[in-house]
Amino acid sequence: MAALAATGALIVGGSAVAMVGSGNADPLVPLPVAAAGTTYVVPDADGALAPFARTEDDPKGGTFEVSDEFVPPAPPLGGDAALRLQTPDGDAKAAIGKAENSPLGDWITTAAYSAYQNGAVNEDQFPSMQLVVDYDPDDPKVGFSTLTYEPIYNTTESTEPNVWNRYEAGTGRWCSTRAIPGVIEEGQRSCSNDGTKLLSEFITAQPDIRVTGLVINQGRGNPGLDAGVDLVSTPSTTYDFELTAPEVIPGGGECEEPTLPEVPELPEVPEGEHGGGHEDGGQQDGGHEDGGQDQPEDGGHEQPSDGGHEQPDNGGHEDPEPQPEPEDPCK
Ligand SMILES: [Ca+2]
Ligand SMILES: [Ca+2]
Repeated sequence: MAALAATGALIVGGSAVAMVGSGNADPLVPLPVAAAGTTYVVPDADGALAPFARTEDDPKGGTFEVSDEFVPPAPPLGGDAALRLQTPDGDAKAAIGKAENSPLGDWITTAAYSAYQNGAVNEDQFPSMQLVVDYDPDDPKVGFSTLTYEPIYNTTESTEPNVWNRYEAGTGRWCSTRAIPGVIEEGQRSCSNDGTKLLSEFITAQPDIRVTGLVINQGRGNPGLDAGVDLVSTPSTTYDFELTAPEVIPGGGECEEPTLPEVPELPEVPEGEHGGGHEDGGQQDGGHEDGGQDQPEDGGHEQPSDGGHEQPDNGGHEDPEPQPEPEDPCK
């Protein structure tokens, strides 16, 4: 229980940190709500990052991994490592995603992530957060789009390299890959012609709009970008990318990493287990949608149910098992 309590304290702390600097959000935005907890995302033997899965069958050289090589290796309260995304050239794409199933409104107060970059050709480029949405959940043929939050389109946000920036995406401005009646006109797709909107504007235009997938995306159009992402906050949890699951520190406080609690079972069962189904964030982001900043999508067809493959690791394999016995963690 001590570990659980510590986890809760950590999250509250993380959210508190996150709120600093963005408390002056849109007046329509309700008061911030702390995320429910932390889910550690630890690579398995094959490098898979359940509950996330790669979204690109052909990433063209784009790679993702968990790394501790950034300096510092993670944002405050983000442990010892982070997700690392690399896109060597403008064609490369590095992205992971997972299914979600919640009203878009739930994301206003919660959606956030920390990002770092140290090698971009264009120094103001950072990974984006994407939400796959369906504004007409009752009609499988209508309503699909991908909303993209990218720091460069939120001009008050820091794009400083070599530091961890915290992006309160939920209160920021988002682009849409497709027209959405009442809020995004055809000519405003992919951030064009003032096509960056608050989430509240999407909801006003389409009150039923739901999030069906979450994608952390880099590219295309991000040549030479070597970037980190960590502490990805959603309505249900905050994802902390780590190389190994944190251990309980008996006694606490005396050891080197006293702030890392153990999570009894990790990561939590993803929401993809229920709902989600065909609207797999990762899949849909695939070939047709693009980050929003570079080339316009090839337009055209809805892909509400590409059927395709389920996220390969989404529940299949067991989570990294709890460490047997912390062997003298203070040593
Ligand atoms: Ca981390
Ligand atoms: Ca639909």
